[in-house]
Formats: sequence, structure tokens, C-alpha cells
Amino acid sequence: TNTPVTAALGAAAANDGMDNVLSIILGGGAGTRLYPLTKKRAKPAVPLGANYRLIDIPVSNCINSDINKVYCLTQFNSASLNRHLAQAYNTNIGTHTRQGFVEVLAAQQSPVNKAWFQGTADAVRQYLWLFEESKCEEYLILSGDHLYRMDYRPFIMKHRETEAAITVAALPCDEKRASSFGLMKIDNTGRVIEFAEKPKGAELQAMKVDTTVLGLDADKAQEMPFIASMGIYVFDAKKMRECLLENFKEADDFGGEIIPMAAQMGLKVQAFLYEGYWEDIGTVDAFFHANLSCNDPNPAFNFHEMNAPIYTQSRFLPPSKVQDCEIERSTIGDGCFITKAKLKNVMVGLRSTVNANCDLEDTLVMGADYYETYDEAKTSALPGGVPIGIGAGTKIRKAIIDKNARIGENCQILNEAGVMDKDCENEGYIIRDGIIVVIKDAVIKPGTVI
Ligand code: ADQ
Ligand code: ADP
Repeated sequence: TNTPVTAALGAAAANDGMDNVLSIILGGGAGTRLYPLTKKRAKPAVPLGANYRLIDIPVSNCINSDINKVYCLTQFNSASLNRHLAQAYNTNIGTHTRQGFVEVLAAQQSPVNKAWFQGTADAVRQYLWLFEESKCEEYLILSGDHLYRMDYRPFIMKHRETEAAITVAALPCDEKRASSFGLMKIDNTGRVIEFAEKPKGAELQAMKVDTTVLGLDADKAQEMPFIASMGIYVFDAKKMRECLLENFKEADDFGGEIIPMAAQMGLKVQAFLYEGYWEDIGTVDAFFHANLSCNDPNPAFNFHEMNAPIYTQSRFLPPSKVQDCEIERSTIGDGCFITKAKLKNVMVGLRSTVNANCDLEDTLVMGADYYETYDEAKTSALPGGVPIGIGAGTKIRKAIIDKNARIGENCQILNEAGVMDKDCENEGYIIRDGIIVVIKDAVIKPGTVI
């Protein structure tokens, strides 16, 4: 059949018909799993990799895949996300012949909307009218909290080739992590014949498959006997309408409801095997470790890949100044001042200040949104009398220091007792999975021991 897609495929091989794809990034619900990093911002605005934010990952993957129509759905604290996207992307996406955009859509009340998105599918349903205005025939549904570099073109091509209604990106998975994902069984054509969302116990065991069908060798297949969904889908636009407005009107989630029900009712749901590094970083623990793993000499996720760069806001920050420091396996973002400090496996975010005799290990310092002038930093008018940054003589282990935090001199942020979970929000921090998280804008008084 000669649909506009196939016509576009024939005519415009140059962009592989990617003009026909509208990308929709699920930017997050209430953000409870990454709390308190999401206390004052939408999840996609959470800082990542010293210079970036979570949203930069899927948006850069889109741009690098020649997809330049991108919406990001969010329902929470979207001000800083809007600012970031407007400054980072609006002016440099697309060309005069191929209009592109990156825009945030927040949950809002209207005569037909229930105001708050009830789940991932409901979020798409509430803005379906706008997505349909794009006239795109395929929707690429992405998640805002994944760390990976993916060329979406082969994924979309596969979807077209198999004439699927829905194509789900998939990877092999071990038993330990399997129950936190949607799991599937496929036939020998890659068609999904069963899909179970985060099954446990006997249901989990029932989803075990022979993953040699994916091309894994016998040992690997034994180690990874599950096929997990990455929560990334290509939808035929018409089928999306049918799913959301006709067949499954009451369903609010893709993973929990739409995908399993679509497979069950006989819609053509295909799996697409993805073979690179991919990590869901939607929890404090996963987020922390994925960030620090970027310090490795040969990291699984490499920001330094020039043929598929990760874009972000151009901030025109000066290079970082590092004086008399001892630094091991660390990453330092733009515009920092680090003086006479000892850093080991640290990620230092943009505009950070780390003062003399600080000793930081296995720590993520997110940086600051602005500089205090030298004179400001001397006055006691500062919140708590403490300047932004890490005060002299402070020692930190296994922590995330969120933006604009004011850590006084000679603090010991070590969690020596090995506390796993603790809520001290009034004192400016919490402990989650054994990781200390100092909240954005918090003041930690000089000499504090955590
Ligand atoms: P989860 O990530 O647990 O599993 P979910 O909580 O629905 O599923 O989140 C999917 C994405 O949508 C996340 O990026 C989330 O932030 C975002 N999101 C959630 N609620 C939202 C809302 N109301 N509005 C906007 N965005 C929202 C999913 C699949 C599994 C799959 C894993 C892979 O359901 O099948 O295995 O992803 O990580
Ligand atoms: P985040 O999302 O990381 O919490 P925001 O996006 O809200 O941060 O803030 C980033 C931008 O806001 C910075 O580029 C900075 O220009 C501005 N900004 C925020 N707070 C202040 C402040 N107190 N003084 C000056 N500029 C600020």
C-alpha cells in the first residue's frame, strides 16, 4: 500500500521518512522514586553528568536520529524544565524546510481533561488532539529517565517493515532485575504473544524464555532468561487512537494495561531487540550509580561520543579552575572553582565551588544555578551565613549534593552508621538506599555531622 509513509520512504531517503515520526517523551508523574531530587523540579530537569539534565538524553537521541518533532509530557514543576528546553533546543532544531520543535506539555485542566495525568497512556490521551495535528503517522513513545544512546531509525524501520501496530524495544534481562520490568514472550517472527508487567513469583517464572532466539549464546541465555521491555514504543498513530479512545478507554498505563491487552486482543505487537547499554535511572540508587559509572575510563555510557553528541543548554560558562588538588577518576563540569581539595570518584556539576581541604569520595555534586560574588559570599546576609558550595575542611562520602546547596566548613557527611533510609528534610537532607541526598538550596551548618 502506498501510504504517505512508504511514499516518504521512497522519495525522501535522505531522512528515512523520519519527518513522519512524532516523539513523545513521558516526563514523569509525581516523581516519588527520585525524591528529593524532584522536590523542586520536574524529573526531566534533574541534573545529570555534570553539565546535562535527564531530558537531554532522549532529546539528543531524537535529534541524532533525525527526529525533530518532540513533545515532553510532564505534570509537575515544569518551570525550570521549560526554561532549559527553551534555551537548549528551540533555536537549533530542524531546518527551514523541516520544521522542528521541542516543547513541554504540562497537565492542565480543560472541559475534557481530568487535570492530572492518571498514568502514561492517560497523559498521551489528554494531548492526543495536539499530536494528531502534527499529521505524523507514527508516535515514538520515550521515557524521561533512561540513560542510553540509541539510534531510533532501525527501530522505526523495523516497525514499518513488520507492519506492526505497536513495536516495543526489548532487551535480555537477568532474573534479579526482571520483576521491575514489563516482560514478554515472542514467537519466531519477533511477535509478542504475551506481555506481563512487573510479574512476581510464579508469574515471573512463567515469563522465562529461551533467549537464544535473540541470538544470545547458551551461557548468556542462561544468565538472562527474560525479555524485558525498555518502556519505549513505536505506535501506529491510528492504532494509538483506537487503543486510547475506543478499545481501552479506561486504561491509564502503557506497560500495565495497553501493551498487554493489545497483544492479548491480537493486535500486531512486535519486539525490537536493542543491543547497547541501557539503564533505567528512575530511582535514587540507580541514578547515583549510573552517574558515577560515567567516571570509568571506559564507561558503558560515554558522553564523549562525537558522532552522536548529547546536547544541552549553551551556557557559555568559562572553563573550570582547579588549583592544587588531588583528583582521581572524576568528572568536572563547566565553570567550577576547586581549590586544594581531594576528589576520588566524584562528579562535580557546573558552577561548583569546592574549598580547601575538602575530601570527597563517591559523590555527586550537582553544582549551582548562579554564582555568588566574592563580596556576597563574605556577608552574613547569605542564607544561614553559608556560601553556596562545599565549605573548607568538609568530608563527604556516598552522597548527592543537589544544586545551590550551602555546605558549611568542617562538616562530616559520611553516614558512618550506614543508615539506609532516613527522613531529615527539615535539616536539609534525606538518606535513601544508604545514599545521603542534600536537598536543593539546603543549608548545612558548619561542623554538621551526618
Ligand atoms: P515504569 O518506568 O515503572 O515501567 P511508569 O511508572 O509508567 O513505568 O513510567 C514510564 C515513564 O513514564 C517514566 O519515564 C515516567 O517518569 C513517566 N511517567 C509516569 N507517569 C507519568 C505521567 N502521569 N505523566 C507523564 N509521564 C509519566 C515502564 C514500563 C515497563 C518497562 C519499564 C522500563 O511500564 O514495562 O519495562 O518502563 O523501564
Ligand atoms: P534546576 O532545574 O536545576 O533546579 P533552574 O532551572 O530552576 O534549576 O534554575 C536554573 C537557572 O535559573 C539558572 O540558569 C539561573 O540563571 C537561574 N536562577 C535560579 N535561581 C537563581 C537565583 N537565586 N539568582 C539568580 N539566578 C537564578
